[in-house]
Amino acid sequence: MATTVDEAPASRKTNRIGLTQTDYKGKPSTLCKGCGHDSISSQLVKAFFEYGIEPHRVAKLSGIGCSSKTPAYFLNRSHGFNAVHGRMPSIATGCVLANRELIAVGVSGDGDTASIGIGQFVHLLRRNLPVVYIVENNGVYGLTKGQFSATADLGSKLKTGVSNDLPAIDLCGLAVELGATYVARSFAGDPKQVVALIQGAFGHSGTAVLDIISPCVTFNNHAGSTKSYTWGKDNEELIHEVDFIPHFEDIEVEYGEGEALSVELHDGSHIVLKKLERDYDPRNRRRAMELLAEAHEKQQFLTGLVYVDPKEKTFLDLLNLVDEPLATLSVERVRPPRSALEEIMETLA
Ligand SMILES: Cc1ncc(C[n+]2csc(CCOP(=O)(O)OP(=O)(O)O)c2C)c(N)n1
Ligand code: SF4
Repeated sequence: MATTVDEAPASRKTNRIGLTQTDYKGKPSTLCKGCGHDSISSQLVKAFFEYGIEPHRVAKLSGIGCSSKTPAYFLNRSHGFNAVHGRMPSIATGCVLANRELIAVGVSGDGDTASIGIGQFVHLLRRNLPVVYIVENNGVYGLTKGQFSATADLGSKLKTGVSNDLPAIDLCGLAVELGATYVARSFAGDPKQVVALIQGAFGHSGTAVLDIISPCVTFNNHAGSTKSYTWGKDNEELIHEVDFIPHFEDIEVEYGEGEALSVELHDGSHIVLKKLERDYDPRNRRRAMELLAEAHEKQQFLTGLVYVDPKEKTFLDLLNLVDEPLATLSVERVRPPRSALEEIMETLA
């Protein structure tokens, strides 16, 4: 039976642009009840609402899979493009090149990204394309009945008892190595952290990759799986506590010396990382790689902001695009004048 993404009574509370949370919802979900992807859709609705983003400025992009269906379940007043399997990065590239004022939000699965789509994904990363790229990672191909994907952990078991004998691709490691400039790992069962990390991604200007472990309750939520709710709850270890302070709120937060690290993002918002067990600075790329390698060796499920570089140039900066969206430039401004063509012809004569 269809479930709605958020069944709480609609609140009339409005955000800074006068919209209610209901204005950010989508159609009722058709996913299995309890699927981690629905929880992430709810967190997206909350994150957009609290940030006060105008829905018509958003382009929702996806590939194929249960995860890739989810853009239908939030922001029903936004633009959307459901691409073929694993090809969302091409669509995202075209979208932000054509209209740099759109906020591109891609939602994909671990199969869509790490299996069939890996070739496209790596080029999106190395271009630092301005896109919020969410991977709803359940370790299986949910839509096609639960085969292992390329992020399934070595030794994890299917319900049938079949064991995965291939090593997992670490999407955060890949993202940091290849050039993404905001990289985070989270868990669908930790909504507060998911919202803060999504909002931080909105405030960032380059590629923001959020690898969110999102249990598939139908095919990968049993004992022996390392992508189940129980495994996630028992093993999640926070790198730090994550808070987000948007640019339009002038909140002074008092922290003791060395207690928290506040990173200013592109739009003037701050992501505040409150220290827990470890002393970790996500602005250090080499340290981020070490952290992920350590987590892999010790089989730890670390969540939080792994890496951020708010200053690196994006693909649009590198191409030196005009500030105005290409899609709205007039023909007169796009078409070279006859004299320019004649000059070119002369150089070829
Ligand atoms: C070219 C192509 N190959 C295979 C498929 C079949 N197929 C549909 S969804 C899917 C995997 C989806 O897995 P994932 O991206 O992890 O999403 P989930 O359903 O787990 O959320 C596959 C293999 C397809 N639709 N197109
Ligand atoms: S099959 Fe798995 S991933 Fe797909 S909707 Fe059901 S629980 Fe979610």
